[in-house]
Amino acid sequence: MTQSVVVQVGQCGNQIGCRFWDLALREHAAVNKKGIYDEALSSFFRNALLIDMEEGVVNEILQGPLRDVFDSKQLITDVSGSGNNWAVGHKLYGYQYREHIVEKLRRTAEHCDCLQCFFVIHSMGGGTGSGLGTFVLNVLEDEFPEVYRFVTSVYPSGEDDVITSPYNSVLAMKELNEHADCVLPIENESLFSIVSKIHQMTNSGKLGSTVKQNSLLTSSAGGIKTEQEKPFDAMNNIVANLLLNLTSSARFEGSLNMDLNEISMNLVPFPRLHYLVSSLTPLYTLADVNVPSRRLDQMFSDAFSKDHQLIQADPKHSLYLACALLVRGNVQVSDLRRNIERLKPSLHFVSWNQEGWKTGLCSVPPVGHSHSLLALANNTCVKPTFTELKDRFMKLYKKKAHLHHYLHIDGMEQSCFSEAISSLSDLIEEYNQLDATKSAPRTYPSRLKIAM
Ligand SMILES: Nc1nc2c(ncn2[C@@H]2O[C@H](COP(=O)(O)OP(=O)(O)OP(=O)(O)O)[C@@H](O)[C@H]2O)c(=O)[nH]1
Ligand SMILES: [Mg+2]
Repeated sequence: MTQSVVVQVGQCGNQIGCRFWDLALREHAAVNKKGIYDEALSSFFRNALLIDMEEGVVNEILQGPLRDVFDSKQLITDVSGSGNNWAVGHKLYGYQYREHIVEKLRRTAEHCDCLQCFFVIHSMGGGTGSGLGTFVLNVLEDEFPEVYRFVTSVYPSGEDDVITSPYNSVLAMKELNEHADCVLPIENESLFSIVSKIHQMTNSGKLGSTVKQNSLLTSSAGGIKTEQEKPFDAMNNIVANLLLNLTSSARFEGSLNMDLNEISMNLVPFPRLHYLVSSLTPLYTLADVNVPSRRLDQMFSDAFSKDHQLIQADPKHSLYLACALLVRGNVQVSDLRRNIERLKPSLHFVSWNQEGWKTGLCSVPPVGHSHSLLALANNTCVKPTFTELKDRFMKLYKKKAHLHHYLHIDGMEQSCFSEAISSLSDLIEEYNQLDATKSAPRTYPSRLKIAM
């Protein structure tokens, strides 16, 4: 079996990482009745690195129920944080901790017989995750050029409380453009609206009582976490489920499993266009089901709907370069084919890749479900997220607001800002060019009009 290493950086990265480990334990406990640490998982667990430039979140992890999972050799912390400043994370702490990071990464990699992928988890809005997280990405490329780099990046919402988040995000995006193999962008706004929707459904009288609690995409039920739910937990559980699905083929045996390298190979036709829009379905499962095949088809339909996407995007009305469907549980290849054929007419694929589908099947479903689906779309619908980010950046940058906080850090120059925004603009332009090739909406011959 191949192994992956999870590198969780900053507050958001570590909080999501912990939800992932907790739910992964729950999942393996459900499958392996003998104990929660089966072989696949314990090799995964030796393979994490927790980095934060303040101690709070990581210390809490060490004192919480996951304390037996990680040991101090897997941690890198400092005390003061990066103060929501990309330059502090990337330039200051990056150079200060480089050797330390390399040493811990090498040690972690030594535990793997076949290291296939690094999963970096971070947010784009703060200083540590965006700055040091993308510094780690550079280090990974230098030290382990042959190992894939998948990045889960949480993008700030327009109402984010970090005022400098557009700077941090744009500076980080240049690094993602250049050094990641695949990026899974997630927007907090979307996570929030999925949480609200699930909350509404489960609290709506009749339906609420029949929902399996441990099947909610937002739920920690059955995990080892015992303390009170924290503000981001429900949102982070959604991202944890995404990572569970993505890594399921590395954690469970199966003949139709999709390898991570196949995702990058098949879904990324051009090096910089490696942003994959993800959606997860179902959001929950009902306890009594009489029409399973209808439910199954609904799961596929939902994966393409706007309100299941983990960013604010509408893939159906944009252009696909490729699409992967990663299914778990009791689903047949024929179900997959049937649903692809059913959905195809409503989707636009680039002319040179009309059959750009990649499918994977892992027979072990997530806890509480009989089946689940993760759709990964390389689709131009990711563009509005980037143009909005660019607009927010330009609003501050035109006034040179807050720049002095960045420019006094060694190695940080104004050119870093201009290069970062032009990297983002170039990326947007690449998506524009693709969109321009999208054929006009299909027109059907108008009906004959009856002459009066
Ligand atoms: N989804 C989610 N978003 C989070 C979480 N924690 C923080 N954020 C978001 O992440 C951004 C702030 O980044 P943090 O991860 O807190 O910052 P950091 O990487 O620790 O960097 P510094 O604190 O500046 O050193 C904001 O957009 C927050 O809304 C979390 O647990 N889950
Ligand atoms: Mg922090």
